[in-house]
Amino acid sequence: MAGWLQPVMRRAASAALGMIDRTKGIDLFLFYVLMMAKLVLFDRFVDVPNMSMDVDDVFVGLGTLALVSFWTLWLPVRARVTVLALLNMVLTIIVYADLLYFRYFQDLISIPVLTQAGQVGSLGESIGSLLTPADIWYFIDWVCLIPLVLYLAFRKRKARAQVSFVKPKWVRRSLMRMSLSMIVFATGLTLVFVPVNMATRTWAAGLFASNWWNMSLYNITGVIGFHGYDIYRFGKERLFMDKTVPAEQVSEAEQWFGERGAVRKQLEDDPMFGKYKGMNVIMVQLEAFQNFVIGQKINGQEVTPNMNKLLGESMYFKNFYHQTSQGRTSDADLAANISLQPLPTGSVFIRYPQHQYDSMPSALKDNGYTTAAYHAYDGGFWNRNTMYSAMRYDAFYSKKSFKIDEPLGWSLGDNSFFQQSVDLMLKQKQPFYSYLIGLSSHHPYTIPERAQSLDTGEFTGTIFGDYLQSVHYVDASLGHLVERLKEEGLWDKSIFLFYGDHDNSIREWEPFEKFLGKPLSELERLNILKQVPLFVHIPNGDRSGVYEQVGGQLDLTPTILHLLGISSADKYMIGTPLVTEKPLEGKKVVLRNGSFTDGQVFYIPSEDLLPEHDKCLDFASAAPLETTVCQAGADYARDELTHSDLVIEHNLIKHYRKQP
Ligand code: GP9
Ligand code: MN
Repeated sequence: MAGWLQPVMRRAASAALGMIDRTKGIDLFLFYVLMMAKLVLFDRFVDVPNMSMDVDDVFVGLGTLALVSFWTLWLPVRARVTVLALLNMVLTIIVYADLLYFRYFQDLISIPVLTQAGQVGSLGESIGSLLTPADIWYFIDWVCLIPLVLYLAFRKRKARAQVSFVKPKWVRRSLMRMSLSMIVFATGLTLVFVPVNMATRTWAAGLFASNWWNMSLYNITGVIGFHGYDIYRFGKERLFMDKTVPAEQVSEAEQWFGERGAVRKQLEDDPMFGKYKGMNVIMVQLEAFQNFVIGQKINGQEVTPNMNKLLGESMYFKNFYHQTSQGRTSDADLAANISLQPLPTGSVFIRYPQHQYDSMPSALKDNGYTTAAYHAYDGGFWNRNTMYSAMRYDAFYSKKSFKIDEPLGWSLGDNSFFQQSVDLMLKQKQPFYSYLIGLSSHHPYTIPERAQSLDTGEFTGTIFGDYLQSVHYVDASLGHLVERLKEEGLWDKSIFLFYGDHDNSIREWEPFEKFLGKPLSELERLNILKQVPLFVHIPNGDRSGVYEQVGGQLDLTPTILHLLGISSADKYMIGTPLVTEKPLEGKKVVLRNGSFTDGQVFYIPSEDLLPEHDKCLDFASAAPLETTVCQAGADYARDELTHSDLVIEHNLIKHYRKQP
């Protein structure tokens, strides 16, 4: 530093301190102004559509600043100014780190992310490209703050008269500081609590229980509030984890999973086990794609002509169920790739990404496969960046890996998405596992006119009509994908399968009944809601046909591992293979609400939890049966859900593997 600068800076800092000392509390005021400006700047930079900062968010921002700083009022002026300056620097670093992380991952840094070294590491490599000149605004105040802190740290203390504890002035000053800090604290709490409470009572109901994206939380809590909540969430789940599992429950769950493994072990004698060893695996998850559209026509036009055509060369499982809960797409992903039940609240991807799981990509990687996930949306959504690196995917191609040359709905149209995914797939070392997640048939299902080619007749202009239209578009995209896989010579070198992730959230039954041309019974409605199509193509179109046997998303990983001859007997998975010489006897599909079906009966537990209100229906005729007929299955369903929850929430797979 130039010699002349030192005294100038010292004098400036001393003048600033003098001013702060005289105009009580202006330091705190300045802290709020500077930090608030940085929070606004953050919001402008991330610029998430429909999420820009409004007055409420400014209040929440100020409130969180008050909550992190109120205690500084207990300190004497000199210490307070130093601490506030340091607090400014620490918060600036956090907010700026979030900004860089967002630019790369479209997400905020959370504690589970920090425990995933790989993820932060991949940011390190491209950090240069994430900086912009305007970022300087975050640090402009440091030009004054750094000299101020240095000056305060090294300034010689003036000798002070000894403080006497009976001195009324000292007592008065302490009381003043305490009450002032309490006022700031209470104001902060109100500024945060009132808008957050209002939001969660209205449009953001359930957000904290089932949050789907950290940015959605940010939209309500602001960036500082988000980190506060993240620490609370992490602490709560960690503390809960270590304290409350009785040892016998831990071993019961282990034994239960052992029995599931033994069922799969027995099936290793099945001729299909290992028949397709070394083949690539291409698995496609389609958004909100329900089963009831397959084979249907509207005004003489097929809704899913390409899928209908595939019936001739693939296996079609017509009684296949989605097993999702509040975690929607991420639950389907968990079920399909990890073979565990979703939790009753929230998404496992968000709540427990740091826990250990046995996943399909991980098992395939151990067997020499290259593994990649493809999804043309923000990588932070459903915490996929973090979860996919924990699941050991070699690569995750999110929105930034795709050219948005066919804008549709939330992002890129499935047609271009599938084609660009194949381009990327062709660069993978074989054998590979490619997991593709489509998005075009996402609620509210409106797609641009250029993509509409179905005459939806009387449903035109309704959400049901839009749904059919988007499903028709996705069917065409899938048809092109199959053609392309054939052209590229991948079709007969791969196990290709696709299924729907969950229902379409349309709760009006009238259009369904009109479309299907009949009134629907309770069981028919349930099946429409819960069934998604599953198509599996194995090389040469082996075993093609329509299968009645029941199955669910949890069976997908065991099915694929079975065909590839990879044992899943020692894996903590629930499902069983569906593609076997003979269907597994007594097979049950358990849904998150405790329902189950085995293809003979359908059990529906009562919402009021009174066993006398439970329903046990005949699967074929929907006729009510004695509830005792379903009793054993209902107990089984409860066990499956309880053990699955226990393993997920308490990270038991890690625990079991650690045991001698
Ligand atoms: C976005 C997609 C949509 O990435 O997964 O999720 P959903 O709203 O269906 O859970
Ligand atoms: Mn979905």
